[in-house]
Amino acid sequence: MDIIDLRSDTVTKPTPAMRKAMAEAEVGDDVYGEDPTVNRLQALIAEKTGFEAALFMPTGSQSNQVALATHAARGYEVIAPEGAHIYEYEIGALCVLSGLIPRLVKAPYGVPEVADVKAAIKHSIHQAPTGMIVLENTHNKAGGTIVPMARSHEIAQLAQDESLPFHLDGARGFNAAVALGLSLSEFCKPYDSVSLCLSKGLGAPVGTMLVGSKDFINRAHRYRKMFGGGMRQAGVLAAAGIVAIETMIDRLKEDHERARGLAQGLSTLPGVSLDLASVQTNMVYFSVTDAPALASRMQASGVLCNAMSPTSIRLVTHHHITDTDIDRSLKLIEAALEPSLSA
Ligand code: TLP
Repeated sequence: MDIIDLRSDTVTKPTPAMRKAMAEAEVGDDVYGEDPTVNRLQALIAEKTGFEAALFMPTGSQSNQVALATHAARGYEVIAPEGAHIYEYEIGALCVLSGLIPRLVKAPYGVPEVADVKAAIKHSIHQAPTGMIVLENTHNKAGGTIVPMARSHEIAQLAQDESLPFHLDGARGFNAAVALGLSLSEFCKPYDSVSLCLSKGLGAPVGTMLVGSKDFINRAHRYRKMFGGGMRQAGVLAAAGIVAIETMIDRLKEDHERARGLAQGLSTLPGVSLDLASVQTNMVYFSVTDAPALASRMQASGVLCNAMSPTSIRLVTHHHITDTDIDRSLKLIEAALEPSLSA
């Protein structure tokens, strides 16, 4: 049985060009800053995003956590949109590793109101002070939704007025930039630091880039080592990252089109509730009465997904998923839905 794996774009395997580049990569000890391929990758992404410097991180979670530790001191609050990955899916690391306190603000489709962010900023002697502001673009838990640039710039202005660092969890920032039709530098402009994953839609096996000013990256370097992310001959991984950036960004729009087709098909199925407005990039969330039961029936028929709550299922398109896979998934999901309808 051919498996259609829609659990995440993290399941993507390196392309033949990536494997070739990995096999041939020139390497050195990156803890000494001597890996030429890592250095080339860092220079490439810094140049493309318009930042002074970049750091190759093992994972998106570590990249975010290093950014938080670098920007904000212990005992401070981090303002983030509800559902933010740094809060929901990083196992409390911001509290455990950096002594930070999350302050979540309402964020329909992952987009907070500026007034709500402003109201969350603390100045009182009786309260933990605000240390920084974080956005997530695309916003995973909201459905892979896009934060419009105008809102990012407004929040950036607020952050500047309040002298607060502004970080973007851009794990899927490449998807957002492609969907917005923006260059990476335009997309990254509002932020003091951005974390961009290579190991999701771009298909690299490992790696996330953290970008920011030279001073920020120098300080982040220490935290990367402290958090166990000082890698040695990491050039074998960085080589795949270079290929990912050079060849895999523009094609993300195909994943977005397939997600839309999948969502449109699903929205017509009985027993499925789906907000088409939330389908803006490569994710499709839909609700059913019993998500774990449907997920296991789907799995038995060869379609892998993630049940994100008792009633919600997430499907993610990526470069291994073809138009035929979308058509087949729709048929298999329709068949898997039927038992819950008759239950
Ligand atoms: N997200 C994973 C799971 O953890 C949910 C996924 O399959 O979507 N920021 C965002 C917005 C993310 O979605 C993820 C991964 C990360 C950070 C963390 O990246 P990694 O997995 O490299 O630590």
